[in-house]
Amino acid sequence: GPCGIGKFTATEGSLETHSTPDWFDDAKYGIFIHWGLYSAPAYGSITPNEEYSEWYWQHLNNPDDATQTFQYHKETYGTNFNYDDFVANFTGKKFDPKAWMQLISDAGAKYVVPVTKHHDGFALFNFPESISKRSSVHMGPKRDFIKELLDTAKSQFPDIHRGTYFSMPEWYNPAYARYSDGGSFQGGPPVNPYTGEEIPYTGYVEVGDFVTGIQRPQMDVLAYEYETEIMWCDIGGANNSTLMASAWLNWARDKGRQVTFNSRCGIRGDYDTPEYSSNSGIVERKWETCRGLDPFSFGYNYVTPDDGYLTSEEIVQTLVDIVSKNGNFLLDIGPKNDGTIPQIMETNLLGAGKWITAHAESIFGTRYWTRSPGTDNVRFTTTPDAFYIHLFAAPTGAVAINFPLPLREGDKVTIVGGKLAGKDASLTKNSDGTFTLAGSTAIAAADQFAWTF
Ligand code: FUL
Repeated sequence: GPCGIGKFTATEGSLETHSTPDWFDDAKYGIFIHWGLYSAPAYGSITPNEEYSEWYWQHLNNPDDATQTFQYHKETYGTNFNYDDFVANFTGKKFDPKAWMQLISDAGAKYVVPVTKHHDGFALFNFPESISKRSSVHMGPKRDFIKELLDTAKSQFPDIHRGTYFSMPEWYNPAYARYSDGGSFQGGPPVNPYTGEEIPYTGYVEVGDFVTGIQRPQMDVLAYEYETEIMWCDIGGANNSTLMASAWLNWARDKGRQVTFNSRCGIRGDYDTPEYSSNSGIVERKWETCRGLDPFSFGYNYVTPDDGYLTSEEIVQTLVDIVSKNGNFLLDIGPKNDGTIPQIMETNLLGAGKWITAHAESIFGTRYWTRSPGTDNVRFTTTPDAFYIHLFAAPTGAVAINFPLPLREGDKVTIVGGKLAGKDASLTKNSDGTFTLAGSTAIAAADQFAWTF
């Protein structure tokens, strides 16, 4: 259905009448992709505050928390090697958009959100050179990786929705200096951290105001030319978002398209974005947890050992937990510099994908059960004609479910997926209103990450 009423005006009040479209509430599971210049060093120190590898440049320059990265860079690249010199390393030689999209599809995900420009300001999409040349299109590999990916998605994976991550500020853009937040987002020009010397901000074009000269035009390109369905802003700060979003939402309406924007565009947005965390209970305003497969980085961090990544089982259980509370799960992969996806990420995504595909009816298009998400090892999801019970531990016999479920004794209960898909289980109502789900050793033997009835 429509996700807002009437024409939007450039006020926060008007924009707050917009909400996430049904397709977003149905889609549940997206894949986030952090790939950019930071994928060249692919390093984040496992010390507090330096784990996000996509923050490499900031860690390198921030004397308060950058000791490890500062040392590492000196030893690995030398003191004359500036961050922008990674442009030469960032070739994307093995970038294969079809392979990325196939993996995302096999992972069971329903939307994709690639980073189009992170805080380093180096974009992977195209815009007029008159506003900036700081992009893989205008320098380095001279390729529009975002267009290649989104076009592949659109033509060959039409069931997968297409979003775009966009950093509102840029750490070292000279034009951002007047909007400095006094913290990480100070604006430029950048300096060499070893010598203190000012260094060029590669590809910079003098356009006057950062917001109206660079940020807004780039967002408009993503909205109207790349036709993004999710404007996944980051950081907020100085912005033109009431104007940008109202014009865009009206345009989308006129085209019969349903689009959404998150809570980080500097205005409230359609949904909240907890990061590396989830809500402990149901939250009625739509939300989406984002995190990496990496224990604490979105960009690829070569330091992370294989057994540090989220396992297939953890992916499945995190997804089910989030969905039971009205959330979506945006799970991030960090491709390597050459464009290949680390094997361990692929393996774990595919393992989860098998379960997700086999249990799709209990995830996609469901809604949370208004009474409770469940607790401990039990979670619930619903559709108008089904009620799903997910168990995170293998049932070795009868399972007591200590909730008054919206079910009657005698209701048909079947196992959703796995080796025993379609087999009946039995539910008995106890005198206190709770239920007992009669499992069996056969159920327990099924190879599962969660047992769904
Ligand atoms: C954060 C960023 O600073 C991280 O690097 C990452 O992009 C995450 C999704 O959002 O605010």
